[in-house]
Amino acid sequence: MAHTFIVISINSETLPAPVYPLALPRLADAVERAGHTALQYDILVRGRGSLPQYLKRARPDLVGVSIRNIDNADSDETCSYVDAYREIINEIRACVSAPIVLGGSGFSLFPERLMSMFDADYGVIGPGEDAVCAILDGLEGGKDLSQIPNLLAAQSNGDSNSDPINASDEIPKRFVATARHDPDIVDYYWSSGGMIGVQTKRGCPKKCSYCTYPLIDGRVLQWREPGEVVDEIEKMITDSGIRYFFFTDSIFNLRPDHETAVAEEICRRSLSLSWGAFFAPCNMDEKYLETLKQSGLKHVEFGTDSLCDAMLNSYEKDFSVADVVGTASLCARMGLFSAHYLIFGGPGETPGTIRETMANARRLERCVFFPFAGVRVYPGTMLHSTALAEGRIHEDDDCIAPTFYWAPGIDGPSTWRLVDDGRDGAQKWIIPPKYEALAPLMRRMRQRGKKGPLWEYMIR
Ligand code: B12
Ligand code: SF4
Repeated sequence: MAHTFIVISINSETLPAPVYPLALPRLADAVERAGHTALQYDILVRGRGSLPQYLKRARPDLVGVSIRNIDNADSDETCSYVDAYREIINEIRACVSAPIVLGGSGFSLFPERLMSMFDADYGVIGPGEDAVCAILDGLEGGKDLSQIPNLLAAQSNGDSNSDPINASDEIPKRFVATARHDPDIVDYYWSSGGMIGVQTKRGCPKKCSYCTYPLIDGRVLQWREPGEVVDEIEKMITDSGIRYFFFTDSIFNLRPDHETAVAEEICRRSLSLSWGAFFAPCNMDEKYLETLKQSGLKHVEFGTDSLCDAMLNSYEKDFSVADVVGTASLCARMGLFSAHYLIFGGPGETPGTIRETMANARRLERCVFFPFAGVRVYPGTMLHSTALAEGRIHEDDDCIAPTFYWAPGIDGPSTWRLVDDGRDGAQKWIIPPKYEALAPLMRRMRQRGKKGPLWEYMIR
């Protein structure tokens, strides 16, 4: 029997930019393909106030709530969204009797805790397409959902059965992901955020100590057929005039043959677009970057973390400062805009290691820096085990309230003092408290039709 599913994005964060909720079209398409009806609601686009009426009119059989962010991961201007989410979910429950299923990257980091906090019927860890279809198919009752991977059900005390998300012994494989984009939602993010996300791969096999991405997308790299990725891009260009994309992969440069094939397919179809992605600052040569550039690569966001080898080792990164300097100079020579995300305060950080990072930062050209002070601690990461072993957090602490690791003697003010002292006036350092201050300027630039990440304009 066909059912109606509504998936709601409850993310109201607009900094550093409003981010297109890519989960919505993905879940909607999977559900429609399975013979059900899917509706997408985004509270940033349609407003929170209209949601009750919308739900009453639509009379869904299942309501999905997409929880992308838990907090802003910023120790300076810490903002947790959990209380606001609870209110919205209570409002949803007050207007419909349909079961509620939770999912999303934020949810996947704290699944059991959020299931109970929000009193949800179901929760899905990781990609949700198959699980949502299984719940819909099982709504008549009598279907055994206990074999659905990574599905939590309230009745089963929050235990999920298997855990393929974290399996590391699987072989990398292809996955199929189609999307049914809602033109109103796409238009909103295209005009307010200047980019639309597309996923080409998911999962990351690397083991950086603080990182949650393998917990969300899996440790096994999975990829989409290049033609399928480019079909999605081409359709968005034709249907909505989108010209700037962000590849949302955990890191883009993990499988050069695949990345090159996506770029070549864009070129083969003569599509005119710009794009950016997260990259690791290593293992790239001129030929590879030239192919990507021809397909529209314009901006490169590096998960650099530190410019001190001791700290890169501490975070278990698989590159060195020399790799970063070489890659950054290659990008500068090739006319690509780069941003480096840095984190200060992890295990082993001292004033000396911060000074070393600042000194090495002067060696990088044509780039901006996004520094963060304090390392957000998430359950399931190696950093979490370190913080527990060092007695910085307690076993009972679920870490859902923003929790940061600080090396002894390092805190926010001391970090920012060292950053201030060490930075080169010619370089652009965008520290998180600046986001708010830059917001009006960014809005004006968007109104004037500027696309892409606006930091590009700071290094022109
Ligand atoms: C790309 C990315 C960005 C880019 C986005 C660019 C763009 N234009 O799209 C940028 C750099 C701008 C960004 C910014 C931020 N980000 Co970010 N980002 C990501 C990243 C790497 C991928 C997100 C994504 O699009 N995935 C692809 C889509 C298809 O997957 P998905 O949304 O997870 O959906 C799937 C499943 O989750 C599930 N699902 C989703 N919803 C639902 C709903 C139901 C009902 C079900 C059943 C299943 C389900 O099924 C979906 C389809 O398979 C994630 C990490 C990760 N690997 O997930 C962090 C992540 C989401 N970001 C995070 C954060 C914190 C932020 C910022 C707050 C950082 C900051 N201070 O600036 C901002 C917030 C921006 C905003 N306005 O919301 C955190 C959130 C955790 C937390 N602490 O709350 C994450 C998880 C990274 C981390 N630190 O762990 N981000
Ligand atoms: S920081 Fe990047 S490379 Fe390291 S595990 Fe996370 S996604 Fe993978």
